[in-house]
Amino acid sequence: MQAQVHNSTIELVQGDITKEEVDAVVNAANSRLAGGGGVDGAIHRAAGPSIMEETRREFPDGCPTGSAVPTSGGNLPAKYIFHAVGPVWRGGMKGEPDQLASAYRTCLQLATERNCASIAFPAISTGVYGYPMDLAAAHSLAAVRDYLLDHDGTLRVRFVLFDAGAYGAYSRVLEEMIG
Ligand code: AR6
Repeated sequence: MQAQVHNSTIELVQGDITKEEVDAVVNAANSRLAGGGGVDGAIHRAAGPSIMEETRREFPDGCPTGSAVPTSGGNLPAKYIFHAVGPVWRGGMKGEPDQLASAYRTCLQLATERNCASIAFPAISTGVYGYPMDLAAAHSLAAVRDYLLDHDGTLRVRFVLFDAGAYGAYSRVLEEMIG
């Protein structure tokens, strides 16, 4: 499913983000950039050990929640990996929506600065970090839409959803947004 926003597009697909042929792949990392399971584990396995060496060298202090830092793409088809740190869900009243939106926005800014034509996002925070999928879909799609409405560039933004439940939640929100 896809939607046009200003000069850009938002695309939803179900699949494995490590296979994406885009300029930038976004990782759902932790603030120590220490690696882990989920999409973080899959991206580091596919990209190779040079990426962990790069994050340790370039970002020894890690990355705050709600932000993101760039590395090269290693063995991925992508040129860059943006390691984004989403919030841990604590009920929704501790700034989680703003932190999630800010993580997405920072990645889009990194993509714009690097003249990326395409970027692929996972559903940040919806695994180990416990963000409810329907709320994550609403908050992340709104953040991306708002960024694209504010910027003139042309960007292909892909949400790569791992399973049918995630794909369903994101498509319901996107349909409502464009309908
Ligand atoms: N492609 C696309 N999406 C994926 C893939 C994949 N290959 N694998 C998992 N997902 P999570 P978080 C989905 O837990 O909640 C790590 O240990 C998954 O189904 O990876 O932000 C980090 O090191 C879910 O919908 O990230 C952090 O410590 C989504 O990706 C912590 O987990 C995010 O799930 C971050 O937690």
